[in-house]
Amino acid sequence: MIKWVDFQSLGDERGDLVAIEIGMEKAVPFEIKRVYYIYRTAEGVSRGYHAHRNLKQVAICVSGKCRMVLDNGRKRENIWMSNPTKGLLIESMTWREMHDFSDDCVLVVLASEHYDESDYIRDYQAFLRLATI
Ligand code: T46
Repeated sequence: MIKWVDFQSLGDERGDLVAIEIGMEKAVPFEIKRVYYIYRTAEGVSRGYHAHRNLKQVAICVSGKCRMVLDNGRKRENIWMSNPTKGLLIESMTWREMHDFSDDCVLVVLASEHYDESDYIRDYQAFLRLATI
């Protein structure tokens, strides 16, 4: 279930740089329609606790670290995110939780669709019913 998308670091002696261009279908397996970032998450706070019906995303931890839980209704996996050159592909119909954010954690998310609250499944039991049909 854990699938990484690798981004090339174009760094040199001055530091690191990763470029993500629209049309990079080889790296990001969908057309990017939205980008958002999560930062300054308060200590002890967890986020997510939902799945998306259609949305696919790639999450990249560009600073600090956090722990992502992905659950497809049959299997639940934990993954630490801390590498700015690795994006975690989150397929549709995947329950996600984010925990243990470091103070400096910045999570950049590339999304396949515009924001749509009706695409969210926020009830875990409802998610399980739909995911295991
Ligand atoms: C996801 C995980 C990884 C918007 O207005 N537009 C947006 O594009 C997004 C992403 C959020 N919002 C609003 C909706 C809420 O009022 O921002 C507020 C916080 O969003 P939410 O509580 O959904 O945040 P997280 O961190 O629980 O989840 C987010 C994404 O919503 C979700 O799609 O997969 O990050």
